[in-house]
Amino acid sequence: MFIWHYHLTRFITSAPNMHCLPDDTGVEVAFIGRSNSGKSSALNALTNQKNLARTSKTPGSTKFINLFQVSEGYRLTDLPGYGYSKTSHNTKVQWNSLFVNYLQSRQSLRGLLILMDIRHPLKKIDLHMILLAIQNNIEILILLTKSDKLSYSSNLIQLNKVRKETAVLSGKIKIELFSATKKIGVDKLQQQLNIWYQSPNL
Ligand SMILES: Nc1nc2c(ncn2[C@@H]2O[C@H](COP(=O)(O)OP(=O)(O)OP(=O)(O)O)[C@@H](O)[C@H]2O)c(=O)[nH]1
Ligand SMILES: [Mg+2]
Repeated sequence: MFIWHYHLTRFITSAPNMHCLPDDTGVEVAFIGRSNSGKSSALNALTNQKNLARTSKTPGSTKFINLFQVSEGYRLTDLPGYGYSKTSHNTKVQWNSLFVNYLQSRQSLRGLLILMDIRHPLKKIDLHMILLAIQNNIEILILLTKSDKLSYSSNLIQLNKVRKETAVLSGKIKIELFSATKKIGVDKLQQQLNIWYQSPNL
């Protein structure tokens, strides 16, 4: 079995749109989620690198599709966050069409990591993204981020709530607690990536 060394992940390129993405071969897994949900921080925690992906307190800091490679042909993408209230209507429409386009046409997209702040999970826009992924037969791992902000019991309550609300959907969805600061769930994230990387889309 091939072993992936996530700490060796390196930045490949920043793509302003779908046309600028690298060749659609190999296996790709994308981080998506509302602005400020912790996508870039999760990528840094996964790879054990402080500044691989740029993090920020200001929502909307990731503007382009940033691509990273774990090893040749095995990529991770950090997509711009959605749902930031101050973003103009036009930009929101553009982002939505970028996501839809990406989900529908990216052949190498094997799985989607949907990140949600554990204190505010399953907003309407998250459900919209989940349903889009299901429609396109893309497997999902939901990471409930910033779990260091809540107590053990509150985390479990939130986890069960999200489990229950997503159980009624027909897709292949897993859910895990995550914290980039406390490194909670990083092992589960690596396990899921290993599974996806070992079984590319045919
Ligand atoms: N306490 C805590 N804070 C976190 C965690 N993950 C991220 N943050 C903080 O949340 C803020 C947003 O994190 P980012 O990783 O930049 O979020 P993002 O989803 O990439 O944001 P955009 O690129 O704007 O969409 C930063 O201030 C992070 O330090 C976590 O696990 N625990
Ligand atoms: Mg980001």
